[in-house]
Amino acid sequence: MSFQNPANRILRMSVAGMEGMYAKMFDPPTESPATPDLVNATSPVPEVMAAAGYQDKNPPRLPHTIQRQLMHGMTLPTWDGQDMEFFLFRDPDGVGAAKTGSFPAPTNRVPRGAIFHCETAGSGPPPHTIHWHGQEPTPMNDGVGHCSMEIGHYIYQWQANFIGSYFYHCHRNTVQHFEFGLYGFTIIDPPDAFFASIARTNADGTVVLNNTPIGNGRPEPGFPLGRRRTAANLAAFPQFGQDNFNLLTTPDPEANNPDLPAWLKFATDPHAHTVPYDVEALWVVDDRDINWSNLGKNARATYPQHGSIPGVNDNFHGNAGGGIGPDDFFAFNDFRSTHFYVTGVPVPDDSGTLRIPGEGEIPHGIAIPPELMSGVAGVQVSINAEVNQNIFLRVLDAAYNNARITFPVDIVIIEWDGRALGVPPFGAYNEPVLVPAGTPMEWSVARRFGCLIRSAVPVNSHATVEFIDTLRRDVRFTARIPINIGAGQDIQTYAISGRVTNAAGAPLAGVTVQVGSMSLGGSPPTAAVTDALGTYNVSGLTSGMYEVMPAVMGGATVTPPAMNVTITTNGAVGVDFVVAMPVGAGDHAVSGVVLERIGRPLAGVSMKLVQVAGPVNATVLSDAAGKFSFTGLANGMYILVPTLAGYRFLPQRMSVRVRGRNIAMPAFKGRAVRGR
Ligand SMILES: [Cu+2]
Repeated sequence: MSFQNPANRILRMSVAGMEGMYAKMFDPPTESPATPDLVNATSPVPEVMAAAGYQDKNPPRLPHTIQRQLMHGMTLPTWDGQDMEFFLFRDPDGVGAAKTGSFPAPTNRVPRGAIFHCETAGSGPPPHTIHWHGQEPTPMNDGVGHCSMEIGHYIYQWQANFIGSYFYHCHRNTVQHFEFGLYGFTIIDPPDAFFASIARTNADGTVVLNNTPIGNGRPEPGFPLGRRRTAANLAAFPQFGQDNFNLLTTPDPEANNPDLPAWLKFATDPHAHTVPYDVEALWVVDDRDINWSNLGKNARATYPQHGSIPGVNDNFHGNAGGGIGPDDFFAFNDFRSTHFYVTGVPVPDDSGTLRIPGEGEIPHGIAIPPELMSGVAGVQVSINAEVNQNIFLRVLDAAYNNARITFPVDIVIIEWDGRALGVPPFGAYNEPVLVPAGTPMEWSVARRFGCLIRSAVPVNSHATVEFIDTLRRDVRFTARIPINIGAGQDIQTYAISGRVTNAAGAPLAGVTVQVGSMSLGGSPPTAAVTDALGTYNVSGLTSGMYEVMPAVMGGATVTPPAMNVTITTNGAVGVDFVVAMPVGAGDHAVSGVVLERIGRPLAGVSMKLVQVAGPVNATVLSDAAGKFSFTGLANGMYILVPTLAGYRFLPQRMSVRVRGRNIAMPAFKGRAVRGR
């Protein structure tokens, strides 16, 4: 990659009295104003996620308010083993990858009509913004750099007005911060979604869930646990079985139903002009140029070097903090993509080497962990469905270049850049579009569409996404995304394995090694306990980017503390850790097992160990055999509590006294709550 900078010195003219505007552009203040016209938030999503175990604060630290922090300088491995720089959102109230930072950011779902609040803190310099793309909030809350303000601490506020698929992203140095990963989906659901999962609200603001899956709406005839719905006008496409064409002003037909609680009644019909769907999929297509990323990873890389008169004689040859020679200018338009992603899942080249032009496929059976989907389970990346099911697919083009997408089946586009086609109040101006199988569609960055797919015959094929260089028009890479309708599920999974030893190289048995997905597509958090040889093996993982981390107690240090691992068409071996115990630390273990009532092991249970009058407060996951283990414990009294969304446990907790030896606990028994 070479770039010859023209030796021109770019002069900027100052507008008398407005010099401060330029100064702000180059070195903006980190502002923390109060939100103008702040009203009470009403979104139930944070409370529902907390009750389901997808938040580590219950109730959330601010009522009905999500948390997002923006970070830069995070490195994740590529599928071919290089280091790629990412800028990520993290949710400090989240669990697993949501807390660490995920690519793309955790999806943000909100029911229509709700007042949405997001509390955020940018760590500067440089500051960031959050732009809520497509929501049209007030200017302060729109988060467009230079037009609102760059954030320190701020509570963004807007109302979710139109059901559909949107996104949020940093709008500071957008070409860079967005491309480096500071973005995520926003989905507006029907007004009764999330509320329908609430059985009651306690005085402290926590909620108790009922059996309705998170994201479903309220009960319908024949569907006591509700269904997922989205806005559509399918009068011309009766095969999708749309059952509600009411105007948005139609009064709620259930307003007088004595069986419905108050929070499931609305001023107008919550299902007006919506269609139910059986399967939901979410594709984010993205490309990265590793050379571009390595050259421009300074988060201020597009700022020029200040001259003596900012805005007049700044030096565009050098980035702030970088060199100022004529060849030091970093050119953001010199982008030649090398790495490709679908919903955070890296697409490896079929040849196994980095090759341009190249071609590759993501595996079957990839779903999005619910903690990265506002608690909604089962949202797919690669599509697995049955014949005659309504499949609703949302697509966001986050690629710097263009994406040409071709489907093997007919699709009907029902929403475009967020807004549902043919639905009031825009019903007179547009309508859904049939796109026949094999029709290429070219999308540019930030564009979105939502489409319905339904097939009466089995389909075992894939959609193709061609990443096209916008300037040169060459196809850099073709990604294939499996679409499997009624043709059987062919899920490919892989393993991560390694060894845990002490500083002398002796094996450490009974150490829980946890694996959490750092990409939106990937497997839910899981774990394995090391055996007598110190080895662990976490299997059943779909391809994606993962953080691998041993859980140790009592002041032990782990080297490295965590490892980021990307798995594609192979697992990863040799992910090894060394654990050093401080002198005088405890060296006892508490271990046990979690079983379902029928005796099957229960994996992925979050086991929390808290020391009574002591510092230990640790959480590990049960592994595929249902086993868990805490090592490095000093003598003392501990309390052990299991949690898993959708399960109740007997006993609810156990206390254990460690006194001079390892403890094996009696089994916890988990029971699924009906309907999950
Ligand atoms: Cu940013």
